[in-house]
Parts: sequence; structure tokens; C-alpha cells
Amino acid sequence: MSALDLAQHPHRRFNPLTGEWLLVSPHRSQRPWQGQQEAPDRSQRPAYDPTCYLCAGNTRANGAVNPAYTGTFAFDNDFAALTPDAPAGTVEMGGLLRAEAESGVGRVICFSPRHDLTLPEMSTPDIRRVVDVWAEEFASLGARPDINYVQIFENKGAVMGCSNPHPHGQVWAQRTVPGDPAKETVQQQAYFQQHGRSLLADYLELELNEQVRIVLENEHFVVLVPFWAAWPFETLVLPRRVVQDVTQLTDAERDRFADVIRRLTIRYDNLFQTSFPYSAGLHQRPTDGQQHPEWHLHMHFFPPLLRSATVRKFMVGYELLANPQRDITPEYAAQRLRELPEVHYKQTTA
Ligand code: H2U
Ligand code: ZN
Repeated sequence: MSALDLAQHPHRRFNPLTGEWLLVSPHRSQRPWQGQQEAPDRSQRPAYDPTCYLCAGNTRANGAVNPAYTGTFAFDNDFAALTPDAPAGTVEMGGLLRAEAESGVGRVICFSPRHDLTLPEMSTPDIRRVVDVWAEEFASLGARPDINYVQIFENKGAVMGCSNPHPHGQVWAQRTVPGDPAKETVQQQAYFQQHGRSLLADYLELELNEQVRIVLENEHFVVLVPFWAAWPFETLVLPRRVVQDVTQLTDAERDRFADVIRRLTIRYDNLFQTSFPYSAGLHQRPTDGQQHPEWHLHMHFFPPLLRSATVRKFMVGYELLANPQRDITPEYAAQRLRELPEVHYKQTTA
């Protein structure tokens, strides 16, 4: 038997951020693929859609009217999953079944008044305004005594269940720290206690030395395909400086954050010449009043596409029953993303 080669042999990888494992089967990606070659998606939307509930000046489903906003616009979600005034209390049955009241706030953030744009089609200064809104939302929601965690995210594309192509994201802020951020807190705390350093700062240093999973970088941010990525083209966006939340980013860091978001999402669109769907979001310290020196702000991108604009990965079968699995390696995915141009394909002639 030869030595374990991560590019060829089946193996499992540890995710130090969640403490979970991933199965990697690189030998399977050598399977022949005769998928369809799809034409680039050059469809256009109007800059303003009178039927869109997020466009400026339009009336929303519940009758509220959007202001004539020119930059970003945040409002309370009219159909929020969480409400601040939910009755308190717990329900227990037989020492086995347990339910707890949960309260919180839902917000919607319009990234731009332009109905026809997405993040990769927006300018860096305009994306910077989105970063500023994230900071404002985190600061105001996180300061509330009834909010202990603020989840900021974007769900993009119909395949991700996004209901409206108008560029927007959401904020769900709540009383408890939910699943993944709670796992990441435990893992980062354990690492910090043992080493006195940020887990992700050490990880970033390792990746910068290796140079195999880095996709792009600038003065203040690095984008990489994490060693433990489960989705084919999953990426992690990391600030070089350890900060616990987005409000701590300096002016220059916020600009560079916008820069990497723009460059990454352009590469994503160029990969399959389509408006690339994903769920993406910030992971930040809980706002529970504790110090969280272990926390290192980061942004995850979880895109479902695998081989083309229509051939996606499903988390099914073994993955639903056991743990996530991938065929193409994170190293290969990073190389594919690195090779792509940073000019949006819609801005080049066919
Ligand atoms: P998506 O990001 O999944 O497309 O959701 C958009 C959100 O916008 C969704 O949570 C809210 C929905 O509740 N919404 C309003 O707040 N007002 C409306 O008039 C329609 C949709
Ligand atoms: Zn719109």
C-alpha cells in the first residue's frame, strides 16, 4: 500500500470549526462526465419592477410602502420567523420531550434599489454600504438584552428557495445561540484556552504557507476553500486581523471586505456563466454580554452547484444519514476558482 494521497485516496477530514467530519472520495471525480454544455445565461431583468415588493417606492405584501431609497434599505420582516413578544416558558413531557419559547427579530436588507443587480454586478463602494448596514444591524440588534445571537445572511437564487431576485439579505436575531454558531463557539473556545490564539488565525497562517486552497486575497482579507469544505465550491472569507464582529472592522478593512466579496462572487458567476446561487452569511460572536476573545469573524459561502448551471449537489443519502461527503477535492475547487477571471462574463462579449 502506498502512502495516503489526499488527491487520490478516499479519506475523511476533520472540521475544526464544528468538530465534525467530512468524507472525501477523490477517486470518484475521475468518473466520465457527459453532462450538457449550457449556453451562458445572459438574461436581464428590468432595473425597476413595479410588482417587486423590495423595489423603492413599492407597496409590500402587508401594505407597507418602501421609501424611495437610493442606497441600502433595511426593514422589519413582515413575515418574520421570530417575534420579540412570543410568550415565555417551557413545555416538558415524560422527561424526554422538551420545548422552549424562543423570541427574536427578523429583518430584511435590500442591497440596492436596482432590481437587476446582484452583488457581483454592484460596485465595490456600493457593496461597502452593505457591509456598513451589516455592522449597523449587528450593533443595534446585538445591544438588545433579549438578543444573544445575530445571524446575517443572504439566500441567493431560486434553487436556494430565494423568493425574489431583487438583491437582498436577511437578519435573524434571537434569544439563544443556534446550532452551528454554538458549535463554532465551543470549538474556538477550546482552541483559545489551549493555545491562547485564535483557531482561525492559526488556520489562516497555515493556508497562507500552503498556498493550495487560497482563492484570492487583498491587504485585509483572504478567501479560501476550507480544507473541510462540504459543498463543491464552498469558501470561507477571513479577515487577517482577529476581530469578533463586523463592527470592529476599520474603514479600510470594510472596503477590502467589499472588494473580496465582489471579486469572489464575480468568479462564482463566471464558473458556470450563470447567476451563481448560494447561501452565504457572517458568523460572529454571540451578543450574550460575555467577552468572546476566541471568536474570529468570518463569512461562509455555501453554493450548491457542482458541474454546471443546472447540475447541483444534493445533501442526500449517506449525507443525510451519516455525514457530508464530496468527490472533487477542496484543492481542485480552489484551483478552478483561482483560474477564473475577475471580469464578469456578462461584461465581456460572447
Ligand atoms: P428570501 O430571502 O427567502 O427571498 O425572503 C425574503 C423575505 O422578505 C422573506 O423572509 C420577506 C419574507 O418574509 N417579505 C417581507 O418582509 N415583506 C413582503 O412584502 C414580502 C416578503
Ligand atoms: Zn425589485
